[in-house]
Amino acid sequence: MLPLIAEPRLNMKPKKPLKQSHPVYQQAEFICSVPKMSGGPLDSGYEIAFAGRSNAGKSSAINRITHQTGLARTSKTPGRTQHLVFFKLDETHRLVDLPGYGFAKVPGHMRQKWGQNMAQYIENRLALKGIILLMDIRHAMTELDQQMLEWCDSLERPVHILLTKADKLKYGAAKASLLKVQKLTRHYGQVSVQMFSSKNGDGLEKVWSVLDQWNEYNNDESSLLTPANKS
Ligand SMILES: Nc1nc2c(ncn2[C@@H]2O[C@H](COP(=O)(O)OP(=O)(O)OP(=O)(O)O)[C@@H](O)[C@H]2O)c(=O)[nH]1
Ligand SMILES: [Mg+2]
Repeated sequence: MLPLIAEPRLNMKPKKPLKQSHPVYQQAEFICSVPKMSGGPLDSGYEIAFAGRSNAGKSSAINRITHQTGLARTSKTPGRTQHLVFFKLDETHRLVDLPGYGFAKVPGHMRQKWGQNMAQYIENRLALKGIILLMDIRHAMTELDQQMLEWCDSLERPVHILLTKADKLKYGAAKASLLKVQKLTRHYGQVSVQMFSSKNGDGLEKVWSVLDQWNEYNNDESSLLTPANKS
């Protein structure tokens, strides 16, 4: 019998070490947590908002992207983020953690209020350059997610979908979910999709590059700390 020695996988490239942090996002600081847009920072400069169902992993993604464990509050209990939470990257750029939608345990009137406050922000915020829409890769594209996409499309808001918790699925199942969501979103002009894991950092470089683009930061490493077009 042949000895059971694993053959080296010749078609596999050695993995290049992944960057864990990005000079712009790691300097993020909490600004304020407010129930309504009107209580937040002045509506100028660049803002990127994180939206999605309760518990999809919005706050965890912000922490991973900024390489800070406790910047945004996370919780196993859905409905943790109930306000619009603003984080500053520099004088003109911010990230925003939005309350999750679709959390059944929140009383109807509160859900309506969060929804209204979030809707008002997404509809009217001039500084909003794009929405990172998070979906648990195991339950991607629920009815509410589809409504959210339709609505962002009607407002011509660019959306980048993060299929989160990719670490919870085997690669084949995760890839199948990615393909399904890509197919379902193909007809939208400004929607892109990727897998992501806040737990192990998979997909970080891709999401940074989308954020850099929306923030109009130069891709040149040496100028990562300065916005490319200060207008
Ligand atoms: N394994 C794994 N768990 C994750 C990941 N992202 C988030 N979680 C877990 O999912 C739960 C919810 O994460 P949050 O980041 O608080 O989710 P959220 O979307 O901000 O939730 P709300 O604020 O309630 O809307 C927490 O227990 C996280 O630890 C991930 O990529 N992998
Ligand atoms: Mg949250």
